[in-house]
Amino acid sequence: MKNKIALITGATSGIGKATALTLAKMGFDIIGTGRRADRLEELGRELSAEVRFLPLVFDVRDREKVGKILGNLPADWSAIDVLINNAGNAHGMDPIQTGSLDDWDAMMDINVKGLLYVSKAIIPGMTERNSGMIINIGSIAGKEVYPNGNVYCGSKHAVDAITKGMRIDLNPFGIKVIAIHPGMVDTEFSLVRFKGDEARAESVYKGFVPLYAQDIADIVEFVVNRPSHVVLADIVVLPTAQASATLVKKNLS
Ligand code: NDP
Ligand code: 8X3
Repeated sequence: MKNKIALITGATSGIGKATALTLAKMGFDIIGTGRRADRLEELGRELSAEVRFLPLVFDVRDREKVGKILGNLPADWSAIDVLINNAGNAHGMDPIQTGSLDDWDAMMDINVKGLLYVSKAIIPGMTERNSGMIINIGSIAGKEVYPNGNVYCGSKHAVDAITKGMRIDLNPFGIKVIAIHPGMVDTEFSLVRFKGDEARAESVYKGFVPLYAQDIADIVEFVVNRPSHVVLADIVVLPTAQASATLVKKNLS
């Protein structure tokens, strides 16, 4: 994959970081984005010196900044081959009657609108070149709805629908559009969802073997390595212990 460019949003932790490291090992030059500049610097130090790295610090909610930064990439970074829309999180886990408007705004603005802002900036280059691949990170929460998951599930159902729409509209251009929908992955996800409550976040992954960020990065590697006539359009990946969004075989003693 020499001289190919992958842009990964949310490359500062979890799935995005593992994916950036994996794609770099495959030879991709990497554009990594996120709000935490220090984490992007750290990622840069971990990446192989054989690939180029462009860290971009922005909040995907900031429509103008997203357009300005991604619409003015340096010439030798502008032809993105693979876009991975990964930035996102759950914020809170409350019943609909007591949920927080700020949490709802955050989830819709980041998981849905942020994905759209980034895609809007990158897709025209792909349609011009009649090539490219977009991988949207959805969730089992985009396939099922679970108690207190209401708005997060809504945001990921939107990602599922938008992915299908992208696949249809971009079909004439030969652009591959893929959704990966993971079940429970042990990242900083629950720490964010529970607003820094470490004990509560850790308890989510107790008593079973969850997925790890690298498991998702391995799937990205496989997806990206398919021949040009093959697209893995829609992938649901769960830990073996997980049968549905709510059913997890736990061994808690
Ligand atoms: P992490 O919390 O570890 O990573 C989230 C990433 O998203 C970080 O790099 C963060 O960067 C970035 N991000 C969050 N908000 C913003 C924002 N406003 N602007 C820019 N970047 C942002 O969680 P995961 O790796 O688990 O999550 C990655 C994706 O996977 C998300 O879309 C999530 O919904 C999805 N997912 C996660 C699952 C899980 O169980 N962990 C399961 C299914 C799907 P920074 O904070 O530096 O801005
Ligand atoms: C994250 C997985 O089950 O917490 O998308 O919603 S779950």
